[in-house]
Amino acid sequence: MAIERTFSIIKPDATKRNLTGKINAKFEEAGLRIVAQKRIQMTLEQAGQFYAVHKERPFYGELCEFMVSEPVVVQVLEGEGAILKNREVMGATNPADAEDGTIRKEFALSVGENSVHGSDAPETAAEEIAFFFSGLEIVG
Ligand code: DAT
Ligand code: MG
Repeated sequence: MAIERTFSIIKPDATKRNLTGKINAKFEEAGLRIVAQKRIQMTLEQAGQFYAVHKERPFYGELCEFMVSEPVVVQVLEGEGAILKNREVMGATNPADAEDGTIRKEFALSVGENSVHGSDAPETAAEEIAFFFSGLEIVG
């Protein structure tokens, strides 16, 4: 499998509980390299645009408010099959369904406050990386 890049967010529930290092350890143990990372306060406009695909879902407003409730850490992860590998390390969206050892199983509080975001496909990974990072900020 080819070396890929994927986009990740350590969400407010996790930054608030000081879990950034523990979550990054999970990525690194899985062979994902953190090739870009910054802590930001997302704006409501950014959150709304970033999650526009979920605009019609009943949880959209709550999701956007949550994403601006505390700072987040946005990241680019790189590695063999990074997109799928990251989804495996994250675990299922609802922590109740997540496998043992996954980030969401260990750290997520609920389906909404689920500690991490990860891109779901090559096209979304490219779009999401470009939404938050310039090429110069990514050092492979
Ligand atoms: P994922 O983050 O696993 O890719 P998703 O793209 O379906 O999941 O949804 C994006 C986020 O929206 C998810 O991480 C948390 C929130 N969300 C999804 N389903 C939800 C629900 N039923 N109730 C509340 N929040 C939900
Ligand atoms: Mg998703």
